[in-house]
Amino acid sequence: MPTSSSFVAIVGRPNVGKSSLLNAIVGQKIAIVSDKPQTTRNRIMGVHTDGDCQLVFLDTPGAHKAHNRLGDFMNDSIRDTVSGVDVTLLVVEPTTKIHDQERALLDQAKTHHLPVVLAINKIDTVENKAHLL
Ligand SMILES: Nc1nc2c(ncn2[C@@H]2O[C@H](COP(=O)(O)OP(=O)(O)OP(=O)(O)O)[C@@H](O)[C@H]2O)c(=O)[nH]1
Ligand SMILES: [Mg+2]
Repeated sequence: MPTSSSFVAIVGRPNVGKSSLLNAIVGQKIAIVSDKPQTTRNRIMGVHTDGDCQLVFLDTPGAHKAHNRLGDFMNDSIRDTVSGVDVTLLVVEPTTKIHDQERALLDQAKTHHLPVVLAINKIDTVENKAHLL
């Protein structure tokens, strides 16, 4: 039986690959993945157990500028999730730009004194891996 467990929120802009990462970690397709942004509309949980350590990953909708009540609901669900976890996993694409939504996610993590782990996804799209640094 695991003796320790931590909750990890997977956050980031729409379409960066948050659900793909959750599926890869859990080893099963539990979250819908598509090339359409804003595929994930609610929270999806996946558990990864390694020896006596258990990590509970919470997939979240993509953080975006809301234009309707569904968008507000999705952004609210990100805020709710972040307020209840131990760690934030910020997934980004390998670009040089830091988007407003990413800054807002970092601010939320700071508000709750959470450690943030940066996951740079889609590195297969970068030919020269040295550029990732
Ligand atoms: N090239 C490439 N594509 C990827 C990678 N990971 C995910 N994708 C693709 O990116 C698209 C979005 O993936 P999702 O996992 O649905 O992204 P998401 O962040 O959960 O999206 P939302 O739920 O809409 O916020 C899909 O077409 C995936 O196949 C990767 O490492 N490399
Ligand atoms: Mg998703």
